[in-house]
Amino acid sequence: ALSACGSGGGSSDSDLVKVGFSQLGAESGWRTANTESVKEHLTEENGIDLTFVDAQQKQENQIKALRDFVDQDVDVIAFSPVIETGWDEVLQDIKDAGIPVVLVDRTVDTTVEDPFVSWIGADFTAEGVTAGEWVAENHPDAKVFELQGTMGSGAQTNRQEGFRSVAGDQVIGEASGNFTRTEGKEAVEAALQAYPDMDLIFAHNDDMGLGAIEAIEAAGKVPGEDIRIVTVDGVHDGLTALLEGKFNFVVECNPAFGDQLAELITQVAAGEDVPAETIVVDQAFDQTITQDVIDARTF
Ligand code: GYE
Repeated sequence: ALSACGSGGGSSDSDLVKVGFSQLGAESGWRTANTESVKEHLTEENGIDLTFVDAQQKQENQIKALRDFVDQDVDVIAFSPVIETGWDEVLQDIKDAGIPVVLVDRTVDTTVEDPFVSWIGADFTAEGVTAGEWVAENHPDAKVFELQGTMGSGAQTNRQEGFRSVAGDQVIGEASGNFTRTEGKEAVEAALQAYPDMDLIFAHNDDMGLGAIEAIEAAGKVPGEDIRIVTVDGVHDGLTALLEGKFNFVVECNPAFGDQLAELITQVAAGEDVPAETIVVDQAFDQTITQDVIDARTF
């Protein structure tokens, strides 16, 4: 690694683009992989001086981090908003300070005009549609319990909308597991009581699906057979559950886009034109997945 200053010939601090990155939390395997990818690529070697702050899934922490970045007069702010609403004031302040925003992963719903220069993330609605199509085609009679992500997050609202646009009439119950394994498990424990005839769970992420496995097994049922499980993400543990037959279908959401983010930020800082949107490409997996495929993945 470069030392910050005094290393003859190396870049000095002032050449680096100062970036404040507000990550929303560390709630899931996806998030951990995303954070690793961000830290791997937003580096001094790539011309970036990164300040990274984890908000622990609390919007107030995230707003505070964003205000700190304004005070520190960073060159670019990047952030992944925990939920869609509630950002109007802080986004306006950032705009007034003339600091460009790159929105990462999740989306915002704001009255501020042109609140960000660029957004990079996945097409959550399409992920929900892919999951819904698999259910409607393969298990048209299944009674579905929808295990939702953090309520009001772009990943929750759009996955739900996509899924229900094709398999909505199969949904018999819903509850949020806040994208975590523990809360996913609790939600499914309650659902097993409330909806005794549910036989398929659509979980908005792998971690909640992994929590569902624990709840189902504790109730003496067989995950993947008595109660099928469809998830989104495709992190290592999720695909392993698929290989073991405990998950039935997994729609990928790729978190490893730190390289594309670093490039976007560099272009924004240089005042270059950037695309308004960069959609990260996803695929999907069923139980024909092999260990080789899992091993070859980086997250
Ligand atoms: O699917 C989930 C995480 O926003 C795409 O957030 C992200 C989602 C991801 O907690 O695991």
